[in-house]
Amino acid sequence: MRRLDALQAVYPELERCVVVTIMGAVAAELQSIGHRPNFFYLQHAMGLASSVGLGIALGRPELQVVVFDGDGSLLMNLGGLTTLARYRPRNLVHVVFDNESLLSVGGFPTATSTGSDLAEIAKAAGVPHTATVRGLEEFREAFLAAQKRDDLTTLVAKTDAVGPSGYVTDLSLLENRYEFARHLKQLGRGE
Ligand SMILES: Cc1ncc(C[n+]2csc(CCOP(=O)(O)OP(=O)(O)O)c2C)c(N)n1
Repeated sequence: MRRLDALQAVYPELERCVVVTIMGAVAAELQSIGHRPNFFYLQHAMGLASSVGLGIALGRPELQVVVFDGDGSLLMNLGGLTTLARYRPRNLVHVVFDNESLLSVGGFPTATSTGSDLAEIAKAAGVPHTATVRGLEEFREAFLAAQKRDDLTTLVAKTDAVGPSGYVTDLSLLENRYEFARHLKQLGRGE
């Protein structure tokens, strides 16, 4: 499964969510499908996308939060899983695109390439719903089910280690940061 196809398969569902992604390939691919003001692409702070998502989910329980994480990013901050599980936000779907590689910085293999199982790690951390999916339809179904579940899910999607040729887009970090924050405020006013 290509991650771009996986993103495309759930893109319509993202309109009514708040979305936080890691930097690099995931952010560039989501933007290539179409940027929306409810999308925040966390730059630099590798491993903290789920933590940012957790903060939003806890602070704004009326919103549905989707985090698009990566295997390398998650492995850099495994404690993020225990914190997620501890606070168990019911309005957060945590998707980990596991391409077994640090694709955005050259494709070095990560520990999932030698058997580390992120869904099992999430389960052991206490995340109540976890799964690993490999096919596109399986991913879409699992994502939709997670959105309907009203409980915390970590969904590990095994994807090919392929991405866009470049990761720089014309949306700067600051522009995204202010637009996203304004959008969250507007949502609070029922707009
Ligand atoms: C603390 C820190 N270390 C290293 C980097 C450089 N870096 C940016 S993206 C990336 C790889 C991310 O890997 P993964 O989460 O698996 O996503 P992929 O690139 O495979 O989509 C790295 C190492 C960083 N941004 N921050």
